[in-house]
Amino acid sequence: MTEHTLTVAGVAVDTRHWIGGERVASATTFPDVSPVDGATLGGIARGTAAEAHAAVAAAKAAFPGWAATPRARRARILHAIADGVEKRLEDLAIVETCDNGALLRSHRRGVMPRVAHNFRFFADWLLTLGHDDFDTRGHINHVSWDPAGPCVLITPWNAPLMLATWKVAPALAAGDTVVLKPAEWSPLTASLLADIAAEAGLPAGVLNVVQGYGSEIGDALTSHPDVRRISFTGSVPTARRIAASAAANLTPLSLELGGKSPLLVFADADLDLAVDLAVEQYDNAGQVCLAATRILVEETAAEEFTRRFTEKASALRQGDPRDESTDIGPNIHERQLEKIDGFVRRAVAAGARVVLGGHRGDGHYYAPTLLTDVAQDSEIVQEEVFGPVLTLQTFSTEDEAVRLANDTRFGLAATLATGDAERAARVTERLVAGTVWVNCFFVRDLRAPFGGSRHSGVGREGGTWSFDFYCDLKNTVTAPKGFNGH
Ligand code: TXE
Repeated sequence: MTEHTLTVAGVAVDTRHWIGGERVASATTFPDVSPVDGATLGGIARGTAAEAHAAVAAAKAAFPGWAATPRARRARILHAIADGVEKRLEDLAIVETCDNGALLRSHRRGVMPRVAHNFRFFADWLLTLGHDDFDTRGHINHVSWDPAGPCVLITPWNAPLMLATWKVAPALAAGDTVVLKPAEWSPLTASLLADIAAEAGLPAGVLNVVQGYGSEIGDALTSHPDVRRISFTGSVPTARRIAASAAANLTPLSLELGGKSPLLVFADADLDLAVDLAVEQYDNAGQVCLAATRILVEETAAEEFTRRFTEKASALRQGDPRDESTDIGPNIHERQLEKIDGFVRRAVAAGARVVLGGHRGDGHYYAPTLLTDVAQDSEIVQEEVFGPVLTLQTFSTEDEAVRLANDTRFGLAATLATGDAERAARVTERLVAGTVWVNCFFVRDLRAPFGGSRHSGVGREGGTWSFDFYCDLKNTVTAPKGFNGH
């Protein structure tokens, strides 16, 4: 144990940056607070612009070597990182839970296995990534996927390691080097990932982690001329700042932002399934960009749906996320709780009726909430709350359902509950959303594109789309003549 280490549930975590294969301390630290009980876990390196620049310099220096590393070797190292994640799965799960408050059982059984899978998937995809050839009158067009360079990856706190590795894994597979900036509210598992990657044999400087406040070091990273890609998951206002900062160098951006996704429940749906889908929206205490927070129910089914939903949601157990029997844990931070409560209070003042919850619990907990009698143009229907707050509206025709569903500035996802396959096809075609789930929710295959339209983002992640972003495509046209001896 050193002054730069904190211990969470018996797991030691280095609180410094990881730059060029070395731990680097900052002059000052910022407190990392656990949402589970409000306890301060320790002080984390409070990065400066100079440290951010040092991380980009390390990524730049490591780039030629990593880019030239044969694909098969890159893939082997990514698999070794996945092995390391699996070996330390329990450590990662408990540290993440104490840091961001999401359920330990989800981290153990869902999230951390997916983190390992992210590395395995992109390692394997890399090996199948082909080079296209086209013949133009004997001239061969050879299309290759070249590594782009140092990438800045900025990630949020709602699913810290999961969302970070969606970016880190394809970037490393592509032959790029990385500066990862995790969210200041959940900085710990990124530090453990640096240890795991080093043990797996990832060369120094290929993955760098800088800690700190986005408002203090973000610009130093996103405006840096040596950065070739910026991938960001987070809020719309921050995305705007990043886009403005990246504009100076025309750095390509991938932006995965918020949502206000609808759940459309038609009267012909299996109502129990629809209720299950609706209750699932409280997962991670509602801190999920994809969450279908606007329930739109066909008028004739609304009363029965509401009755069954209320019964089921009232039975959810809220409490310590380390407890296996807990369904809903705390929200991340006091500031986030105030934000959630502000949304609910303003909605009620504007005439919303509280069907369920509508208030804070002890500590960092917010009661699962359902509001009705909300106007389509009201703040609670239009803005992302990022807490366990759902609204319920009714519709009487399919046209009205589609109109309400599409009537926000977002377009990340939509979920549909219907027993009519033709209706499903018709409605799906008219929805503005990067992902539409029909009679299911949150099923995610890394081969498929993921991302949003409108204010939900720019670009897509997953499979080939990730490599499209992290690579520079090059077309080499070679004439059938001109070489010596021919
Ligand atoms: O997000 P920020 P916040 C939404 C959600 C939530 C709201 C605010 O509605 O209530 O955003 O959350 C880094 N340059 N989502 O304030 O600020 C920051 O350090 C570069 C949706 O926490 O977007 C962190 O690493 N980076 C969402 C990351 O941006 C900067 C997930 C995200 O923080 C920066 C999270 C700057 N100027 C919030 N300022 C989703 N889509 O899943 C901050 N950052």
